[in-house]
Amino acid sequence: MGPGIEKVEALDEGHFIRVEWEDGRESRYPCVWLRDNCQCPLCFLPSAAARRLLFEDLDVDIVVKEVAVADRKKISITWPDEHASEYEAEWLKKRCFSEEARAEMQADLFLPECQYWGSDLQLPKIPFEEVMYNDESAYKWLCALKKVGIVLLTGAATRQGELIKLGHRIGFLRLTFYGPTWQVQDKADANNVAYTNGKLCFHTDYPVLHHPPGVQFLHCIKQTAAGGESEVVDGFHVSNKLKKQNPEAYQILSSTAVDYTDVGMDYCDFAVHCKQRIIDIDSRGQAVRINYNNATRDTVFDIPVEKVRPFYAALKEFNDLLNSPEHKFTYKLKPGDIVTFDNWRLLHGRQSYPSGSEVTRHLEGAYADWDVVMSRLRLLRKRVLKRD
Ligand code: OGA
Ligand code: NM2
Ligand code: ZN
Ligand code: ZN
Repeated sequence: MGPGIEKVEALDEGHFIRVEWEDGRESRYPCVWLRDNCQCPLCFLPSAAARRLLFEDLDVDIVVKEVAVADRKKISITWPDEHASEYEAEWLKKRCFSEEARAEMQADLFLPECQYWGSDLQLPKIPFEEVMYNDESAYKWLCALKKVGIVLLTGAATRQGELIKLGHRIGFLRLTFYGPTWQVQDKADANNVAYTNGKLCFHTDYPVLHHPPGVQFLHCIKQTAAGGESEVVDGFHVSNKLKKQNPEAYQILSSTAVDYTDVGMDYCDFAVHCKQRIIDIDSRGQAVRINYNNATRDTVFDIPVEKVRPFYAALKEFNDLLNSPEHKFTYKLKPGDIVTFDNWRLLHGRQSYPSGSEVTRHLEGAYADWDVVMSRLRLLRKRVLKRD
C-alpha cells in the first residue's frame, strides 16, 4: 500500500490535476490523460483490460469541472459534460509522470538490467525438470535469461520433442522456414551451413528475417567425441568495447544496412531477403540487437563502392574483438543439455567435427520471441511473488 492522498486541486485553468500525497510528495496529471484513462465501464472494458473510449470521442483540450478526494484513497472528477471518473490512489501513484516514477515503472515492465560478461561467465544452470514443473525455477530461468542472456537447462531426455514441451511451458515457439523445431546435423546437400560438420564462426541466427528470433534453444541429443564445442560471446559487451576502442568502426557497423539472403527449401520453399545493421542501436546509441551471420550475408551489397573497404575493416575489428580470449566463453554440450540464450544479444559458434557415414552429433533447435518469453516471465513473477 502506497501513501494516501492529502489534497487535490486543479491547476492551469483546469488542464492539470495536482495530487499531494500524505508523505508530502506531489504528482501532476494532465486532464486529457485522465479523461482518456477513465476506468468506468463505458470507457474501459475490464474483461479485456482495454480502453473502450474512441479517440474520436476524446476532447484533447478537456478541462476538469470538479475534483474531490474520497477517503484519501481515490479522487473523483466530474467533466464538463457531467461524465464522472474515479481513480484509485495506488493506480495514480504508479502512473505518476515524474522521471523517477516513470523509470521505476519501465524497469518493472521491461527488466532492462543487463549483466555483461566475458570468459569469466558463470553459466547459470537449472535442471530441465524443475523449470517444467516448478514456477519459482521457471521464473529464475527467465530472469537469468533476460539479465545474463544465457542459461543451461540440464537433464532433459535425449530424444526429440523436449523443446516442444519447453515451448508449451512458455506459451508457443516461433515457426520459421526451418520448421517448428529443426535438426542440427551433418546433412547431405545441406540447405544451411549449420547443417554441415563445419566450424560456425560467431553469429546470431536468422538476421535474414526483419524480426529475428529473440530467444534460441539448442537441445543436445547426441554429441561427437571429437570437436563440436560451443562458443558464446556477449555481443552488447563487445559492442561497448568496440565503441570505445574504435568509434568509427562502431559508427559504420551501426549505420550500414547489410543485405542478407536465404533461399531454399525446408518447412516450405523460401526466398528471403532483408537489410539489417550489424549493430542495431537505440536513440541513445546503445546496442539493442546484433544482426550478424556471415553465412547468410548477401553477395549483393547495396552501398557506394568507396564505402566497401572501410566496412570490411570495421567488421574485421568487431569479429576480432568477438574472438578475443577475454570475451568468449567455450563449453561443450552434453546429451540432455538444453542451452537457452538471447539471440538478439549473444553471438554463438561451434567448432567443426569429423564427418562420417553415421550421425555422430545431433542438436534439436527452436526459437521463441522475446514478447512471448517476457509475457511468461511477468505472469510467473506475479504468481511467485504473489503481487499484481
Ligand atoms: C545453428 C548453430 C550450433 C551447434 O544451428 O545455427 O549455431 O553447436 N548450431 O551446432
Ligand atoms: N538454422 C539453424 O541465420 C541462420 O541461417 C541460422 C538457422 C538453420 C535454423 C541458422
Ligand atoms: Zn468513463
Ligand atoms: Zn546458430
